[in-house]
Amino acid sequence: MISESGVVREARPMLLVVAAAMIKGGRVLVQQRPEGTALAGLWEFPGGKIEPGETPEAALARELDEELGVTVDPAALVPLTFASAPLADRHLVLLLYRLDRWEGVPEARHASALAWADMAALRRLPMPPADLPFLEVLAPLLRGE
Ligand code: 523
Repeated sequence: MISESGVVREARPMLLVVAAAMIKGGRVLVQQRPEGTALAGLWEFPGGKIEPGETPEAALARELDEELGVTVDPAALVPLTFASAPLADRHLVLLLYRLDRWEGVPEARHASALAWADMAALRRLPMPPADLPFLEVLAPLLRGE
């Protein structure tokens, strides 16, 4: 935490998480976090924590396989932007990648639901604080499809 004087008083360990904007036909895939997890009920871009020794791209390909059952070439992940938000005991840094090609049909293996959202639908969904700033970055990408 940084006080008004700018002095760091309390360090929260950084939690590095990767997420994907999987785009198809002007829509992006979002998933609803299940009951019993942090931020339950909110709609997020799929992804998860980077494990020690993993590159961010390898972590995201692994998470998309685990969570959605799709196969992703890590080289197809295009870095877009990042956002950060305080959690209870960590400081979340969330890296967003764009993805236009994958193998398989996404299925909700961890989430309670999946949705392909256009920009209007995306703006109506309740999302975790770290995902919200991504909407403005995605707006021109979804319009351009
Ligand atoms: N977020 C978040 N937005 C977002 C993701 C993928 C994750 O705000 N798009 C947050 C939610 C958690 C933290 O990042 O506070 C870790 O995400 P989580 O729990 O989905 O990571 P996993 O999948 O690695 O977690 P495990 O189920 O524990 O493996």
